[in-house]
Amino acid sequence: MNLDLYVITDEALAGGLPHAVIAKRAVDGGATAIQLRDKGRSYRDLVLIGREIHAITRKAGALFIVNDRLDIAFACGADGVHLGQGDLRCDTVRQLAPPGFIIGISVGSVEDAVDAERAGADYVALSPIFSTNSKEDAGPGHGLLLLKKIRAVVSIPVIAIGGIGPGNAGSVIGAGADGIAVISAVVSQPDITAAARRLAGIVARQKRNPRRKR
Ligand code: TZP
Ligand code: MG
Repeated sequence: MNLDLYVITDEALAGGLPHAVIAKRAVDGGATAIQLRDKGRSYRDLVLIGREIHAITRKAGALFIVNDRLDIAFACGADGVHLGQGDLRCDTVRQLAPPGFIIGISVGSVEDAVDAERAGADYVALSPIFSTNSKEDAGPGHGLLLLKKIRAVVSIPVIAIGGIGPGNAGSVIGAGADGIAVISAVVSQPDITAAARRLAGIVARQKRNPRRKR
């Protein structure tokens, strides 16, 4: 499960570009995972969009995760679902999902992260690590210290989301994250592929740094 560069699609933040176009451009630049996130579109539309993204990610060898909605994840053959603290419980998803189905959970504390691992999550996402304008209710950033604490207590992959871009991505990986999840630093850029390539390069370089926590 390669979560190095996890790009979350957002049509509004991409100036109206369709989810599937965002996904294609991002994987072309080296995104290793794509999350379909859209709180507004109909169920029917999201399944069609999800099937397009499924084909794109398969071809690129990237993972495809659906935000919030297990029904949509199943209907479009996604690799997994990403759950917030108010979404379906991880154990409920495990009961319904086929073996190997990926469950990611957003966490905002060490306790959340420990609970998520105990409940059978495949990865946790510290959310938000830095402040962001891309999610209205994201709240203040938790910072690198909480990332280090979470890294120290769970053994599943830990990623971070919120306010990450080329200027701080290296510090997030350096603090022990297995990957970075981003919206605006990729999808709002004039050249999505180039922005993804740059971030993928930063992650790869920082992972080779021998002083990195882990
Ligand atoms: N969840 C926590 S912060 C966030 C989400 C979906 C938005 C991240 O967007 P950006 O532009 O990478 O800060
Ligand atoms: Mg959610």
